[in-house]
Amino acid sequence: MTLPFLDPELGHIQKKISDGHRLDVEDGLKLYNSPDLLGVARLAHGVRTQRHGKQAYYIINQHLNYTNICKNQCRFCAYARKEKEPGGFTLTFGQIEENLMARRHEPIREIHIVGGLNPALSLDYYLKLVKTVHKIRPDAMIKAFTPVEIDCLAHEAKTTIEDIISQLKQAGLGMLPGGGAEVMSERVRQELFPKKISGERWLEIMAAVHDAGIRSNATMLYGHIETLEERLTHLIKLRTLQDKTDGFVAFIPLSFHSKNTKLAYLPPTTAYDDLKTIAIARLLLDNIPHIKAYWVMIGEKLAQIALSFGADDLDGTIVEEKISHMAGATSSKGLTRRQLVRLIEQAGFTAVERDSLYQPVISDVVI
Ligand code: V47
Ligand code: SF4
Repeated sequence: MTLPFLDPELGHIQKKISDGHRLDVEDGLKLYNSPDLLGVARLAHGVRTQRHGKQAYYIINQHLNYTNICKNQCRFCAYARKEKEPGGFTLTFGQIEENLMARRHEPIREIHIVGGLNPALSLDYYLKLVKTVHKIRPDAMIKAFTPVEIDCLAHEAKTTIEDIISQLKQAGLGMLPGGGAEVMSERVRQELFPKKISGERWLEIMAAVHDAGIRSNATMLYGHIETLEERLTHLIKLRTLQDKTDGFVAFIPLSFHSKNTKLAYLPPTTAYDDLKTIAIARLLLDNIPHIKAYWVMIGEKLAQIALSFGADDLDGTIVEEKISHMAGATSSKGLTRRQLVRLIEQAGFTAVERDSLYQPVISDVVI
């Protein structure tokens, strides 16, 4: 016997799911507006459990931010600097090697590389960057560059995105991270990131990446000036592309951090909104296998609870993350494998160490 929901709307949504119907923006609004947080969790947890059972994933990974000089100047970004502005940096290949060598004894499976749009960097820099990382970490997945960087490279090198993707792939690029789309709304883009590529262009580039046999993640930046409808439309746009390409591996909601940005007057997202957003993503994105509770943004403790709200992954050890910490994130700089496993196991799940494509891996090095 299944217990009824406090909110009868959730019973209707449960029936829709069990009858194999897809949820739409209207259902998403009912979920967001429902006073029954635990009822929404129950729905999302049911879907998550059907897909992944008790398993909850983590990865041993490293972030590499190669430059923070960026010509886009998005209003929500605390990371970027203008050319010649104090605090700007661009890593030399020597520094890149040093960063990677500092963690050479760890069984790192993935190097996550993103940076700003620095007009001083040519395609040669990007190709050498990927080759340098590949040389030092031949077994790790190089998950690098968002469609924003790919678009910029194609313009600068006066070539097609297909050509850029192919050259990067040849150099060792294995996957793309999910950033850059923010929230796919032209209204929000005009207000917050008018110089960045449009949502349509982001989707077009992701489609080309997937067509080239490279998989990617997808994200959504929420908790700034977007409406709930805009969030839900963003999710549906991702779902529509996924129907065509099946190239997205994981979806990661990114809660906006306003410190040191032009939107510093905005309050942080609440735990309620973070958990609802994760659960609703799980329910609407019926064709994306994994939902990540990115502990860096929402904190380790809430990420642990999110495993019972539809998420099945905590991301990884990271060690040094700049984008959200420069915007005031108070989470740790990095977590050890032991800490990640403890978070997962104490929440009643089975911890599974994975690679970037969610294949389980076993490594016996203690970190
Ligand atoms: O696109 C920028 C976001 C993204 C802020 O694919 C901010 O596994 C919050 O995409 N507050 C880059 N967010 C990070 C990203 C990512 C992170 C973790 C895992 C993966 C993955 C991808 O960071 C940007 C933007 O949406 N961002 N500024 C800020 N102030
Ligand atoms: Fe540049 Fe990315 Fe920051 Fe926008 S979010 S200013 S594109 S680094």
